[in-house]
Amino acid sequence: MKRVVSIQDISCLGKCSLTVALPIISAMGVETCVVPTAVLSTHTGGFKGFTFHDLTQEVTPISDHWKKEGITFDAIYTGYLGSFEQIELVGKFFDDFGGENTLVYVDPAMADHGVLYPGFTPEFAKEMGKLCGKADVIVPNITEASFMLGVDYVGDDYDEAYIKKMLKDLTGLGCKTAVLTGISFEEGKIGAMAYDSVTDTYSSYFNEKLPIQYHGTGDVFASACVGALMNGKDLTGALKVAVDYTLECMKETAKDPDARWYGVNFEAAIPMLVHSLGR
Ligand code: PXL
Repeated sequence: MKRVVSIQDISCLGKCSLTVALPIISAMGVETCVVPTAVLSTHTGGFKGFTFHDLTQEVTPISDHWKKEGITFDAIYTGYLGSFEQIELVGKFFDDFGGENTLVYVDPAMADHGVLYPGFTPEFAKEMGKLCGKADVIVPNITEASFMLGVDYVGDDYDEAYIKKMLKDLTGLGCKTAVLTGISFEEGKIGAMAYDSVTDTYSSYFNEKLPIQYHGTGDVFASACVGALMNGKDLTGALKVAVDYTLECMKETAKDPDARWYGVNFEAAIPMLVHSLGR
């Protein structure tokens, strides 16, 4: 059985970060350990007055204990991180637990639709870019990629050549493979495109684009993609699993009259996800 550790916050309500990564990766048959970097009452994407309790001080004691126990991981998956110090500690965690047999997978979750999430600065995005440089695979959206590369956000005004260059530039940060999420080259289609700098090859996968957007789809995509990689899928296969599952979650959300605005109905789509692995 593969073992992943996910390092990000736990938003107690709101369907993102650890409350998405844990159930999704576990449902894919992969042990999922966690390092919660902060506890929030909700995510920051639309709620007012959320609580925030920083857990930075816990990261080193947790990893020291695991080192003593001789624990190893097949993947380290990081998401939303709340401070420069956390980025630094996560970099140390990569040094301690990374290696040839460990996939270092970074989702620089910090921005969307051209803007940084509350509390983040362009300097923080640059620092996140350095953490991405230590990864095997990164999965930013175009907004996050633009901030990390220090280029203007172009909105929907891009073509394939632009995305290919952006992907190559992202691997220039130091990671082996860059994936860009939320890419659309034709009306009614959306998906992900990747560049593997080791083999100098691009891959992509697209499916239906719904005329609606939901919070939390980036975390759903990132979790399903790393889970698929742990199930032995190659990168293109993992993109397919993750894009199809994200779409299914959105469809489930759209048809649910009780669906909340703050996240997708990823639970209802879990049987489809497991099925898509051929399990
Ligand atoms: O979905 C990414 C995410 C994770 N954690 C927190 C967030 C967000 C996005 O808004 O606010 C706390």
